[in-house]
Amino acid sequence: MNQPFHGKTFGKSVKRSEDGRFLRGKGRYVDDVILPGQAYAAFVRSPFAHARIENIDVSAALAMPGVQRVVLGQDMVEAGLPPLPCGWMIHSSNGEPMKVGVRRALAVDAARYVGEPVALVIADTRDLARDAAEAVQVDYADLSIAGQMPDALAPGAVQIHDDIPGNLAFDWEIGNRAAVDTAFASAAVTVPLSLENNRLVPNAIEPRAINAHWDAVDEKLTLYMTHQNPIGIRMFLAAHYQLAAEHKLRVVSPDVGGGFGSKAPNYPEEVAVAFAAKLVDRPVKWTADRTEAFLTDAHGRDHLSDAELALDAHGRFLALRVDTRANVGAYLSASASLVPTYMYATMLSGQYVIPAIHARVRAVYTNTCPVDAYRGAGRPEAAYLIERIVNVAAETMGIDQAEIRRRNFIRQFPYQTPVVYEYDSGDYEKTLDAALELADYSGFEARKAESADRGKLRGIGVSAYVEACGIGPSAKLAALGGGAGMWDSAEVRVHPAGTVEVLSGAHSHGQGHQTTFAQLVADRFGIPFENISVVQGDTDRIQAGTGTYGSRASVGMSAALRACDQIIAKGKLIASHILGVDADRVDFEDGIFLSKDSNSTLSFGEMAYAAHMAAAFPTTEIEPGLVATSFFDPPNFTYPAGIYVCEVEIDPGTGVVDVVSFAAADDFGFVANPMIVEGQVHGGMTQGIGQALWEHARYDAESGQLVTASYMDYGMPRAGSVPNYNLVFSSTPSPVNPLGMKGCGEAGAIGAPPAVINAICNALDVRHVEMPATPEKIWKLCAEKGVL
Ligand code: SMO
Repeated sequence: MNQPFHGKTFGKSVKRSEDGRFLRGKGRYVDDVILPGQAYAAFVRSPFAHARIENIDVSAALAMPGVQRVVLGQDMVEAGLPPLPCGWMIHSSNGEPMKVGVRRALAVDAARYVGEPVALVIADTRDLARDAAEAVQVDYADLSIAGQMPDALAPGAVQIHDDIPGNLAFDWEIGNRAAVDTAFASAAVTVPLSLENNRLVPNAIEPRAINAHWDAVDEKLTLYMTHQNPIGIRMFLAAHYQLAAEHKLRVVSPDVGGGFGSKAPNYPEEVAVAFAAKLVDRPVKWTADRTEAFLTDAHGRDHLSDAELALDAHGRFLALRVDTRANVGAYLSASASLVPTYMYATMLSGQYVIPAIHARVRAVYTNTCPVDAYRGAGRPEAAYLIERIVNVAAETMGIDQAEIRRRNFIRQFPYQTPVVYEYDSGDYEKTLDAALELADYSGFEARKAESADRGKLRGIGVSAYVEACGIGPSAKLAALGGGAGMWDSAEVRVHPAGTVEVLSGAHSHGQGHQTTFAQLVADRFGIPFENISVVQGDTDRIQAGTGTYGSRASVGMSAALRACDQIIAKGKLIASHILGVDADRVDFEDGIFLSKDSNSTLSFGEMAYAAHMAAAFPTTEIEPGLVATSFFDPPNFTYPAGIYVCEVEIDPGTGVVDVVSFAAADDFGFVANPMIVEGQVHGGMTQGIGQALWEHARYDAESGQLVTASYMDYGMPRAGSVPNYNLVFSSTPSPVNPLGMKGCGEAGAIGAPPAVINAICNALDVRHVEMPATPEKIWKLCAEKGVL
């Protein structure tokens, strides 16, 4: 590809144009949408983790004045609605396709996790709907549960789905087992490590919500819903459920208050509400409360892994073997088969040359909320595993934790790992040096001594992460089992006045696209930033796209750049007529078309006006109007990478871990808006520190109740509990898109957990501590080691 496009404002910390409305409380979210005749929905949810549904009596609920209807799973079955789909086919190593437990939008025969929707009540007000939901009498026969891993895999475990013995969705492998075994046989050192990646709750500020309206006159279904991929979900709702034909189905995702992956799946509640709206001929709205969010937003992570690293006598990596059990919950959610396979095991090479890798992944059903993508989706689990085992290896061999990484870095790009991916670009050693300098790595011993004087244990932890973003090309994904195209589209409409609308298939849920897409277009056209509006999230306005996840805005932005370039090419033709010169003698710079041979010029605005006043050029040669569309399918993923250095101070008397400093050097390729990117990294790091220190979605082993289902029990990070982050960008441009961008959205959540745990292990001089490293756990360790 050519040199990446850079501009005057693109690459600068332009203030976010969306923040005016957010700061004034004027954001427009789904719950703000109130339609004429609005009705409200509430769900009846299973209080049991595993129960047979014997009878549902709706008479008391229906007798309440203002209650419109109670919808049951059976109604949906009779209407011919299929079960929920799981999007990505994985085959077990014996060739069998994955086993998908039947999941209905409303449970029919049995409920399999606490909070599973069983019935839907529609009423005139939200409170009435909730009261009526409590009046629905469901007779359950409580069954025993398979609530945890690894118990759910044990012989004789309770079977969750009748047709899935052993609770195993798939038993998949990747890499070369024989090569790994050979390497282990000749290794100087082998380092085993077993670890858990704790289950998390996504906790978007805006809970899931939908407002569904069936217009019986136009026979059109309009769904306002908070989602990361409005165009994609429309396709599902039309093609899979046939709720309406695609051209008669409109999905609008207005402002979205955080997604982190949890607003990418197709959920039962949204299907049920859309279905119900067609029955009652009134718009139906449902907004989850926080308890529903805890119980039913797809959870993240939840792996148990046994790993082993083989090294030669110089600390060079020879081979890695991994055996992971991934908890998928009671049902396979939309991308639940993809996350622990092609988004996890394929990242196990990390930033290192590891000649042989083998990973086995078993996806395990349990009586818990389904697990799906959550900020990083598989890549944090991979980075945590490899970055922990590398530190244990360093400790075992007496090599400094930065040095062992330096010895093993990939130095040649592109680099084909033994597990699918071909990394496009990077300079890991340069990034390491930048991080170590920022962290004052060499000054650590002095700081440790100073902490010790105050009775505190100080530790330092390094982590290196790499992830696969951008997601493409479509053909490669199809070869791996994915059905969907992973391109994105943009349409650029230039008005006669020279103002511009950019319609993008990417979708912002807090990332600031309204600003960054406008920066790009302003620079490309040489027109004021204020003259551009960015339109996203409405399928009646956006032709096509595949949404935002996987830090992939580079794909939508590249489409926007290409559409701009089509406009400029056409503008040159128009300008050649007006300026009276050959088209190849017209340049375009800074918003001005100019003749290479004379002083004559035409501004972008004048050209836009002329494009709509067709007298300015022969319409036999050039069509009037100024609209361009581009579909961009990247030739490869992008591979953002970074090095994080965390310092903690531990109070052995209380077990409290204080993250005292956090330095990060990230290679995101070209950075469109450093302020916005820093904000995203801060958020990701805070989520990563949250996972390392406090967050844990815990189910009671006997009852299958989520015991951390509120902010009283689930430890969220707070602004006061994280340090001021020290960031530096250490960029190498990606060659796979015309902007040189790689993506930044997930980095912090991937790199932070191992950096924190490495620092804690360093401080306490222990081999491993499981996340979350709560004060109780740390205090006990301190007591055991006698440092109290
Ligand atoms: S977990 Mo992200 O929306 O790929």
